[in-house]
Amino acid sequence: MFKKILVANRGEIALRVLRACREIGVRSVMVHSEADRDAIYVKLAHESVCIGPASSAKSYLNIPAIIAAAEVTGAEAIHPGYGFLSENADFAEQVERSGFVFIGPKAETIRMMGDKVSAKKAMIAAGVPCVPGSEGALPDDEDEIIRIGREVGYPLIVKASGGGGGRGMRVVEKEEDLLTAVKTTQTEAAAAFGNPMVYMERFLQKPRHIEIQVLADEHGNAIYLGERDCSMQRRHQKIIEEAPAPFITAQQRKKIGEACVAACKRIGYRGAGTFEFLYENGEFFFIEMNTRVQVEHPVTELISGVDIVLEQLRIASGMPLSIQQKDVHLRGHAIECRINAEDPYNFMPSPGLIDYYHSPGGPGIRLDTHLYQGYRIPPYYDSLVAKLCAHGDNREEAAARMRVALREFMISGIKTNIPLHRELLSDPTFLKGGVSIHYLQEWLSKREPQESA
Ligand code: MV4
Repeated sequence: MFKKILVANRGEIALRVLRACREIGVRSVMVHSEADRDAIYVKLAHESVCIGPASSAKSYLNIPAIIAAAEVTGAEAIHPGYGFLSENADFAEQVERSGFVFIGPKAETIRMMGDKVSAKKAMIAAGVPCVPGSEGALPDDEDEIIRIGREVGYPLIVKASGGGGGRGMRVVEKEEDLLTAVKTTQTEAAAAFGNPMVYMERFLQKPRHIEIQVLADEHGNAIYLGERDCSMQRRHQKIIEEAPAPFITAQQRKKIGEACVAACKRIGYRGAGTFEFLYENGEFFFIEMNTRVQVEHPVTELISGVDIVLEQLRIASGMPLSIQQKDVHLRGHAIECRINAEDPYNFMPSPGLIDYYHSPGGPGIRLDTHLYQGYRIPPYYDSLVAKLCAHGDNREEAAARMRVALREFMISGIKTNIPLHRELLSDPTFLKGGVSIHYLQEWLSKREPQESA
């Protein structure tokens, strides 16, 4: 195991990685921006290095500054967390070329999955079910594009190969709109991602977003830790996640999980990873793979008892996975509410000083946050400030515990979306389970208009 690692991230995930390090006696170096000097995780780390001003581009995305910090502190490996540089293949490559271990997959794997056309080709070859669509990128020939569109059928969706996570896509209802949609998406993709390639898929109208968590080591071992349902989202930002996904049977879980594990083995995957699927009418369709630890990993940890971040550290240091598939037993149900520093009605960010803070607790409650009373949330970064998770023997118990915790949780001085979560955890449709990716946006559009406080 490493003696010392550098954490190239901030907020709750920085704290999460530090906790894993402390637990196993790994020393930690925290890099931070000028705006994050007073953060609790900076104090909790063994060492810290300020790598630049508040602007992410000059700090958390500043590759030479991060590598220099690893050099001067003698860290052996770099944990990128999520966001920022976590899925940047060039960063992974430069980290390794500078003689450090990147805690994640090989750069070539990140690159393959970052290109959605090559990711999909790899999944088709590995036997993972994908959304029916074009075989790879669309050609230039217009007649050929029209022909492929007829084959796929309408409505269809045109997606940028360099996109992902909801960026660079366009739904096409009818053939006469196809060529314009393809051209516009290509132009936008070239500007946004430096890659004009687009592909086509059948548009699934009312799917759920279900993803499979995997872990794979360098010794050819790979396991799946079941699935998460992340359908409760607004503008491609997940709000509530849960595990397991409601109404998914053990047989379905085994079949899709084993397909993901087979794909990991085939592509030589290493580290923690997530296979994202759309799920509709009992079928799974692969859309993208995430090559990082995800925000919502705690719900999987709660039902599996596996420490995903610890496994990331083990894998990166060359150790085998600490468990085999036969040791994975999923227990109960877990729900995560993402607590954002934002107006709960209009979603405007609400940074500032926390003048009163009381955190929830009790049976089955887990809170991942870097917040404390007196902390000032800086205005420069993502508004996610806490992840409140509830675990129970079943979904009803997890939801009941979440309601209790949301009642206890008090953060004042700033606005948070805790009032939104309190409403959602009492919504009969959400409580039935299995809502589609469109549910939250429809619910919000019908929500009683409120004066924002
Ligand atoms: C789709 C789709 C319907 N059909 N692909 C959006 C994020 C990106 N990961 C893929 N996305 C979608 N791809 C096909 N063939 C609908 C979405 C989509 C979506 C997916 C997951 C979670 C939320 C979403 C919200 C709107 C659209």
